[in-house]
Amino acid sequence: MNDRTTTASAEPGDDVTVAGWAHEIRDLGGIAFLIVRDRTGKIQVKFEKDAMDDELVETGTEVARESVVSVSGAVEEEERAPTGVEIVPDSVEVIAPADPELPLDPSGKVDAELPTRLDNRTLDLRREEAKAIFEIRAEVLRSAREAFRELGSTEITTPKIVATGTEGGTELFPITYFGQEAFMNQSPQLFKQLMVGSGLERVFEIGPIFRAEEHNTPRHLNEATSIDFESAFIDHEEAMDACERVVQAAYEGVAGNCADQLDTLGYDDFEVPDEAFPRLTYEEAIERINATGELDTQLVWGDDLPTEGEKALGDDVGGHYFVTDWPSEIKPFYIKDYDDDAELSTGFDLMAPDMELVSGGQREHRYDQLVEGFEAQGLDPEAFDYYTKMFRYGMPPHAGWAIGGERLVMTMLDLPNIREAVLFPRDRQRLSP
Ligand code: ATP
Ligand code: AMO
Repeated sequence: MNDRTTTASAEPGDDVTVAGWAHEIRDLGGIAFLIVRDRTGKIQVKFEKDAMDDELVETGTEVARESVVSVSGAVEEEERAPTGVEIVPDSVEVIAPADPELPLDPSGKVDAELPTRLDNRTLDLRREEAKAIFEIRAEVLRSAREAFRELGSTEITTPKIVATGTEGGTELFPITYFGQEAFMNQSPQLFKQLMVGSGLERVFEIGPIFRAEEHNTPRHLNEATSIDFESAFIDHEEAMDACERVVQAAYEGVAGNCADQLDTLGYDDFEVPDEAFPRLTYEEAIERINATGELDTQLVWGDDLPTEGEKALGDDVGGHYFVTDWPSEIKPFYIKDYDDDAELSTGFDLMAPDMELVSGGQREHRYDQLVEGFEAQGLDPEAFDYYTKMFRYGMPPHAGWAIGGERLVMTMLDLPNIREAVLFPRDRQRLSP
């Protein structure tokens, strides 16, 4: 297989070997065609029945669809071929036959339901549209990493088996760890904060988070990809600037490097969002939601934004926007309050536009205030000693955020369900594959 060329690089005049999948067979009587598909595209193989060895014709035209084949022969120009060239074969080998009955149709001619697709992701990702989503997802992560590097941050990886939760006690998956209580990590929050006090100062992580969400919705997963950033010596405003940069870089990367994939998905007007996202305060947000009249009851200070409220505001504002200055009581213990107003926090969310995409804020870096915050939220500071004690050895002011990786892809491509953006989603019903 070493001398193999891809279907896309087969040029007229070449003698080639291509390997791929038997995408389609068209038998027109005296002439028949096998379409071979690989990751780069498709190529037609022509069988002229009277002029070719019977066994060769039989192998190439009776192979079951989706079998893995290798075809060797001469590449010729042919106007009527879908790509303008075709292979006149000297040999066809069936490397791995496929069952004639397939659980879904990779040519996409027959639609399959999402659960069938998820049960058969290997076949599903032979469809151009499904494959395009994951090529775009890879570009989102690549361009985010590049933007993080330009921001001068170092990539870290932190433990996923942990002793404590951070984002509220009810959403933890317990596991047994050599007889000790342990959990799957909900967020790298505390570890990334510990690293801003290290010599690294500015860090990012792209990794899994685990949340025992009880509800089954089109925008929640039980295992998601968190794109985390944390930096010393910045405030929440500068953290929002960095967040805008990374989100925009992801869109720019996709616009610049995924033209074919966007075309496959039917986006002819893919837009990179404008430089600065509007920043609304929480107070303005609830006023604007109330003014839409979409909710049965008016929101008051201290309420979390309900899903219908987020939708109404998203329709009203359009595009990405931040909600800032949240009530301290509905933000986690590690978020810093304004120095001149303990009721008001520096926490922020980025909406895209009717779904939360990012949460972040400036962090409480003062030891005494941090410990008080634990107590105020009913958490035992002792259990977090591994974290709080580092705040006694020189912890700089810092801020950061986390983007939900799947939500970024979902909102970017307007996917109806977050599961479309995960190879093997974990939800209430799904633990395998
Ligand atoms: P024979 O080839 O023995 O005459 P046939 O009548 O089945 O038998 P053609 O008339 O050559 O074959 O072609 C049948 C159809 O296939 C026609 O519509 C023709 O346009 C199309 N066709 C022929 N050669 C090619 C090719 N290389 N690529 C794409 N389409 C082709
Ligand atoms: P938060 O809990 O808001 O913040 O999570 C950050 C972002 O992660 C995504 N997300 C999810 N995506 C899919 N399914 C889920 N169950 C899920 N849960 C979260 C969302 C969300 O905006 N430690 C803070 C971040 C920080 O302050 O740096 C945190 O985890 O897009």
